[in-house]
Amino acid sequence: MSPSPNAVEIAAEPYPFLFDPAACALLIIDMQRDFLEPGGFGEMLGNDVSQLRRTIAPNQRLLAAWRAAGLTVLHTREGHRPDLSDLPPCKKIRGRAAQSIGDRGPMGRILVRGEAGHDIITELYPQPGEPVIDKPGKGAFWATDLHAILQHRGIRQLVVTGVTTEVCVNTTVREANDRGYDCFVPEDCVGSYFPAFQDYGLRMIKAQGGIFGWVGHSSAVMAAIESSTATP
Ligand code: TIU
Repeated sequence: MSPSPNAVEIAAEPYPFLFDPAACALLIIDMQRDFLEPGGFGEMLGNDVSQLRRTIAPNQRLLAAWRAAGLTVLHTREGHRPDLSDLPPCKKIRGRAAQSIGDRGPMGRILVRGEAGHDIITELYPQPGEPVIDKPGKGAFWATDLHAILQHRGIRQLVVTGVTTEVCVNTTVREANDRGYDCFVPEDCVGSYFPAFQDYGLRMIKAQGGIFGWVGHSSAVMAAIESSTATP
């Protein structure tokens, strides 16, 4: 498919990304209280939530620019039905933690839909009209209607942000790649509890000529939005 006349080149690795705003959605992965807030499930497992919290401000700025331009925004949440009927038994017992998914945690039942900890942080709370994809897995395409929603809107590109870089962001980018989407990942808007995984999670996306997509910075995306929506 030929790029639209409104497409703009964005600095990226391994080479510039041809950003087509009308065909590009912002997909914010799992910015949920249980992963990001002190006292949540992530911290309870011994993780350093500050590694994820540094992504909040850049995501706020990117989301504000996206909304101001009237472009498509979607949010995802990882979690399960209250009866846990969609929770694979292996996911329930993996990790041998004292408390696991479905148990009562610091912010309600852990990763259960409708519980406080499962919801999106207030700083990035979805606005009416922005689809929220509830996903039972790490990838946002598996067992969800994400692909159908994107197809109906003519979306062919994704800017993927959120947490964590090597788990839900990487899984989603790989799923998107196999379904024919081009993915751009702004490195300042994705986070991992582990600095080494942040580094390698991004390297794995852009290696081998961009085998899964492009990696860059949110400032380049915001500049491109401004230039493509500026009235001459
Ligand atoms: N959203 C997401 O990445 N879920 C995880 O479980 N991530 C971890 O890094 N554990």
